[in-house]
Amino acid sequence: MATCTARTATTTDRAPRTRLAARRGSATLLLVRGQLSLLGHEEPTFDATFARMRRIELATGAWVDYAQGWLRGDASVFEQLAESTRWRTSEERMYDKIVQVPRLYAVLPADGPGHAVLEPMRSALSQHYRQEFCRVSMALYRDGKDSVAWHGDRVARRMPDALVATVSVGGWRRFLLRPYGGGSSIALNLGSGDLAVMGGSCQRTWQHCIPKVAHADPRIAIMFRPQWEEEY
Ligand SMILES: O=C(O)CCC(=O)C(=O)O
Repeated sequence: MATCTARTATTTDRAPRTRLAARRGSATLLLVRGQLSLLGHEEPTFDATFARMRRIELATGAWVDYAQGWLRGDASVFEQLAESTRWRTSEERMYDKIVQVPRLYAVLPADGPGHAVLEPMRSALSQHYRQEFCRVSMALYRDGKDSVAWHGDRVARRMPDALVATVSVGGWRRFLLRPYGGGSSIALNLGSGDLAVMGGSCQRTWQHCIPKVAHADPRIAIMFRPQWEEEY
């Protein structure tokens, strides 16, 4: 079993966020503070029993587990991650071109302290799925122009089965899944605090994306992945 490097932060709830402004084209974030809103700023907790998790069976051995509102106190998690992370741009190959991915990205612990709730979440997910979720990364969608195109995870799409768990904090976004090679898509509206876990053959036989939308509040996807073997 791979050794985990996820790091436990010791910081507590911080001042409330009212608006996140992100300068497009650079990794600079500016948090504008204002009116106090207590909503969502309670101490973060999550449902370690996974009691409200529902499985959506997809064709060809793929599935998605979905738990709405799995993480409570999500506003302070968003705020702390947005503020304390060294967000960076990333590039990917699209056919014969290298293009900038329209969102910011970070890997923990290299790019920031994370949040104290991440390690217990990681550990609960590992216990529940009986697989060590060693790698924690995050994607920041600054607004509706940020997105991620249809894909299956690069290494996992060569594996028979793979798990990818994502906890969303911040604004709502549509998360679409479609069979690899075409077919009608299914949509999940991922809200702040929701947990979605792709499993089975999902990375190999299905593709997923976060499409662009006209308006969206900033959203952070906190992604937990096992250490996938080099052989794939
Ligand atoms: O933002 C999400 O929920 C999905 C992100 C994703 O699919 C990825 O980074 O591979």
